Amino acid sequence: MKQVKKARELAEELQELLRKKAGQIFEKYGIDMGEITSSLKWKPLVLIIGNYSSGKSTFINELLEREVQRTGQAPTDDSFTVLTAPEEGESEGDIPGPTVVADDNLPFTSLRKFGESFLSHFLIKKVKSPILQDIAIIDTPGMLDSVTEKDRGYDYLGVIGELAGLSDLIVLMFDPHKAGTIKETYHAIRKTLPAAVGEDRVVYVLNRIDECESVPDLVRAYGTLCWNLSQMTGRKDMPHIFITFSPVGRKITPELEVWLNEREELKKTIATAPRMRLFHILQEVDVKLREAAIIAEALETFKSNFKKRLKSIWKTAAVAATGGFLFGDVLMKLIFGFPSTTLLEAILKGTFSISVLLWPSIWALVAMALTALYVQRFSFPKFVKETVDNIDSLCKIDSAYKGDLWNRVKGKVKSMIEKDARHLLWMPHGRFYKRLNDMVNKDLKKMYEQVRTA
Ligand SMILES: Nc1nc2c(ncn2[C@@H]2O[C@H](COP(=O)(O)OP(=O)(O)OP(=O)(O)O)[C@@H](O)[C@H]2O)c(=O)[nH]1
Ligand SMILES: [Mg+2]
Repeated sequence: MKQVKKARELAEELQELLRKKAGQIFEKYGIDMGEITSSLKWKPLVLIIGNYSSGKSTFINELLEREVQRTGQAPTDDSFTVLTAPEEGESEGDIPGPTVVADDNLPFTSLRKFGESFLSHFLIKKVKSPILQDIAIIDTPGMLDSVTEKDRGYDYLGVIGELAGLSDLIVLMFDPHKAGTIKETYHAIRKTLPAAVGEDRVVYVLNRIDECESVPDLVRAYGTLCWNLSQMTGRKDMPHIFITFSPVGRKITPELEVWLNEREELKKTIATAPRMRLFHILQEVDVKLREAAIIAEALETFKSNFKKRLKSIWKTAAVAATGGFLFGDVLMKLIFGFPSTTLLEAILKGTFSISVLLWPSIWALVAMALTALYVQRFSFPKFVKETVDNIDSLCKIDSAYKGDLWNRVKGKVKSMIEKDARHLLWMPHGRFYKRLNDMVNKDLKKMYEQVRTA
């Protein structure tokens, strides 16, 4: 409970920091500051997904220390069930999906978009259990294969992805026989997790290993899973895979006994969800600030590119203005016969007076005015078009992470430039960039440190 309160306090502290230091920038860039707390205001969430009959519901019952979820050999669950404890004074019971998604105090309103046929397969179940005081656990229908997946009547992987985005821990559970379906599930969750969130939110579990007939059998199943994972994550290192089985009512042979500890470790990891929630909140803000910083960086480049272009135009203009100043009146005298004394003549004869400056000044001004008109009418619009056509030139991508961020914001940068390029030239993007970076590197770092050592 302490961690849950801490998460709420942290969210509020961050909201305040954003408002104070980045509010003006977000407003200028038209970024919706939103409420960080909106999706994170409820309990820390643990999502349990994996293939059917991999033992998800059995494991959940173990965590709850009660037989709450139905288990069985064929595909058993066809519903997404959020398990949570009743509030004080409340009794146990179910809340149907349509009521859940209509409740603004719960973080599930975004699931409304998956439609009626999903909502009839979604519910909250309030059950008394010590672990549910601090976290909520989501039991899900198991993955079938991709062909039958289409018959569910709603976008199953979409729902999984959406829930993954809300969750603080995601347990991916597979049994040795069906590790093949892991790929689709993984892609579905990866799509909605912020790029910054490494694999730290995902917990991999190879379950039901008691069914492996021999050690080589187990090694082979583990090897297959590792191979699948490395193909998907593109990581060189292998995430930890919990190798477990449900010991309840099972004969524990000496070969199995060595794995009992893994089950306990897995349960301990689940219990870290409230702490993961704190990181989750920080990561959310971190990503938001980095996205804004990259917008600032790109717009600063836009501005400085234009300044460079302008500089070379004005150099030509200065030459033209000087020419006009010195020789404009000479040309006029040759063609039209006036003024009677040109500036150069006056200087050479020593008869200089203010009046001989009139025409040279007019010529210089005309040259300047024509340049300004040229810039406004032709040069600037052309520059804007070139930039929009080659929007990637605004961002120097020096890491895959930065590339990801840029891909997410470049559409916005493009439309900002298309809509109001002139206005953007007057904003202090460089200063914004520095401020946002300072927030990431100082304020957030300090908070990460606090959470780490808490
Ligand atoms: N041998 C063995 N059987 C298990 C283990 N865990 C669960 N089971 C059994 O496997 C069957 C399926 O377990 P469930 O917990 O219902 O699996 P699930 O992942 O919730 O399945 P769905 O809800 O259909 O997706 C049940 O009969 C369980 O008793 C395990 O570690 N070893
Ligand atoms: Mg189940």
